[in-house]
Amino acid sequence: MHRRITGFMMAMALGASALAPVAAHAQAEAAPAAAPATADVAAPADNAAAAAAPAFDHAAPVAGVGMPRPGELSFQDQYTSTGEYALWMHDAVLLPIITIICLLVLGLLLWIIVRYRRSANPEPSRTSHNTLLEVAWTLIPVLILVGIAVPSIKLLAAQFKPAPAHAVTVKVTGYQWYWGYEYPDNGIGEYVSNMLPAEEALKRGEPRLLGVDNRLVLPVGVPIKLIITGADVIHSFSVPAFWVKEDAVPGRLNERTFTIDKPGVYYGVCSELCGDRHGFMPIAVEAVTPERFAQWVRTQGGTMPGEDAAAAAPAADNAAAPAAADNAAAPAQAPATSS
Ligand SMILES: [Cu+2]
Repeated sequence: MHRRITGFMMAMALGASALAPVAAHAQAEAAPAAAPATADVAAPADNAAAAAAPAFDHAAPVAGVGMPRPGELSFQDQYTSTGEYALWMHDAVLLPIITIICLLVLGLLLWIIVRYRRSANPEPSRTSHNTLLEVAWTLIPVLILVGIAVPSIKLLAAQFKPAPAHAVTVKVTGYQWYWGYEYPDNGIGEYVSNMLPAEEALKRGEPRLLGVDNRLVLPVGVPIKLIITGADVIHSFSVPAFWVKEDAVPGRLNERTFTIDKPGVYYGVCSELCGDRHGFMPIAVEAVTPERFAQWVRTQGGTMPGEDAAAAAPAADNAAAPAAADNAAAPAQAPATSS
């Protein structure tokens, strides 16, 4: 009896805790409404920055590059060395091995079903052990696995290799339901990246559900260090063309290092089910030459490492207003989602 009561109380407690997220969720409903409002407020400030600070022309996306293609079955083309290596491992190592094993097992099955069916083989063999066969079917799979482990461990090590000192560091924060990007070494405070509404995406030539208002701008040919975290629930930062997918976990800093080969616009989506608008928080990365990256940093009121802050001061002054507006916008949004 006692045990039954305890069970009942536990069920009640579980029920209550299950209700709590629902209540929090209802409050968070206000967030999508807040997000476009912030974008509207930020827009005039951006225009002011364009007039005052040197202008930065954003690149247009190229169809089929850094985004899924219609009817595509395999991976996207890769634009980082780890991505190229991983794709090679998939295409040249894993896929042939999987195909051969599947065909071998299927062939053996069919042969046994036909050759040893009851009518063709009424008196089954009573053989139960064969040392040579047993050693072979243990050893061959072991050798196959060891063969796969060598490139696999190499890939794993390459993906999590610590970044060199001159890497460009960006702190990526996943929010319900948008992304925040901050460049601590360049003095660029966090700005928010929201999905463009369908009509706006069409107007700007951006792919639907993938275009954003503020892209993550990164230089090519320079190691990039992403520090990835979550502000509310677990999200996942993923850009398939870079072979990057890393969980954004609240209270934890995950790190990924990669170098982008080619300038372009590359898209991704949040890849961890994170709530209502999980499917509407895309990632857009604009990879530019290091010179253009430095130019972009200046338009954001930031500086390049080693650059004299005083020398960049006039530009920084002009750009200070939009930067401040962006920073003010972010905290205004955050309480709406988290409270
Ligand atoms: Cu998410």
